[in-house]
Amino acid sequence: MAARNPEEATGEAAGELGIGMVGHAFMGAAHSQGWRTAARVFDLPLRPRLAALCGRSPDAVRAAADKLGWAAAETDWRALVARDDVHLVDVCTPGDSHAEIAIAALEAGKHVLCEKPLANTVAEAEAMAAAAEAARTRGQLAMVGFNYRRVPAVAHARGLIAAGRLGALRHLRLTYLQDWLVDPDFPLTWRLDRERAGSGALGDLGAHIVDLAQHLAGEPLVGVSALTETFVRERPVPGARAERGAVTVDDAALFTGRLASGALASFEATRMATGRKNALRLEVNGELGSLAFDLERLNELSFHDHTEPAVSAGFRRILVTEPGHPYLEAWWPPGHALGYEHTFVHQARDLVRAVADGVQPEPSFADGLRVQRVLAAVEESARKNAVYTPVAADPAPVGAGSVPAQA
Ligand code: SOE
Repeated sequence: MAARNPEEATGEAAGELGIGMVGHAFMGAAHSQGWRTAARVFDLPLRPRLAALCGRSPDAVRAAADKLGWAAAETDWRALVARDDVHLVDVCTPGDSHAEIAIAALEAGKHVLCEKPLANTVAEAEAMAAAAEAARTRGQLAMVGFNYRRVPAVAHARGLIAAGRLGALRHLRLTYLQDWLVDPDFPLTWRLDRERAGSGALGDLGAHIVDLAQHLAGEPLVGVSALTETFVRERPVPGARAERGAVTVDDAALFTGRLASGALASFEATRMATGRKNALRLEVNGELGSLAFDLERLNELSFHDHTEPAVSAGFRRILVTEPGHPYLEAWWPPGHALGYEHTFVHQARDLVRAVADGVQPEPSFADGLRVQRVLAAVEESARKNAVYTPVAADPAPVGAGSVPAQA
């Protein structure tokens, strides 16, 4: 496509940034909230306008557009991408259509926000990163939606690490636990289909913690060793409850990794951890101190400063709601907490500013590709580790003699 004046190409000159979004399920609703709210809270150089929403069913997309605040509805994403009032395309579909839509939008002269994981395969992610690089030279920008980077406590953690408060990093420990797949009769949705989702807990949850590890440490993972498992291998086919179909993705992924600096990291992603709803937890240990964060208490960051006298040192709880904390300058007075949805407002804020300033937003498609390569390495390692070192058989059954017999 011929190079064009970026403003002419994207039509941003009128002070508005027209958004076109594809997909209107959970992520579509969350992103809509972000686009609707960003300019009402933050001072933005361009005002996002919710121009058009796209979904396959005419009735469902019209109803979603009305509910979520979109001006128009489309049933063909190509028509949405072609609209003159759409300057940025937000891709909130399952992973199997990310590459096609995002590349077409970039080639049509639009900016792009794409939900995580960037794609279903490394090859798709490479094509997307290449398309984003080419588009950048024409003035279009692309970003991937790893929204948890924009939890204020996580952004603050990144700032502390980058400022050297932890010194050289030794360990990163990240888990992302949910429990919505525990019921063996939970239906076989697209998230359990490898063709559509790419992988299971690994791509859905593991992608977030891989991105956070690389983002917080400021360096890539260079090697992994993994185990994955699918505990429930068949589930009811939606709309045909008597019929069960094969689950073709992992239910859980456990892996260790080594960062470029030599720091070690461990990861656990599962949708089978009873009682854990959205438990993304992380701890980073450096030679000068440690940080810990739990998404279920997302306004808090724990910090241990190891340079303090041992008698008074220890983890302290920072309530990340001060105006000096990331993103807090425009929200409520200290102590008036934020939640999950605010990460999408922050994502919209940062992307609009990047577009207005013509600077590459983060995470870039190249960052998304970096995560995709780790996910692929995890799957390859898990395949190799499927034949893992067996533990020598013990002649006495485990626990024999130590458990009192039941009365
Ligand atoms: C479902 O497991 C899900 O919605 C993920 O897909 C999101 O990325 C995560 O933020 C919350 O859980």
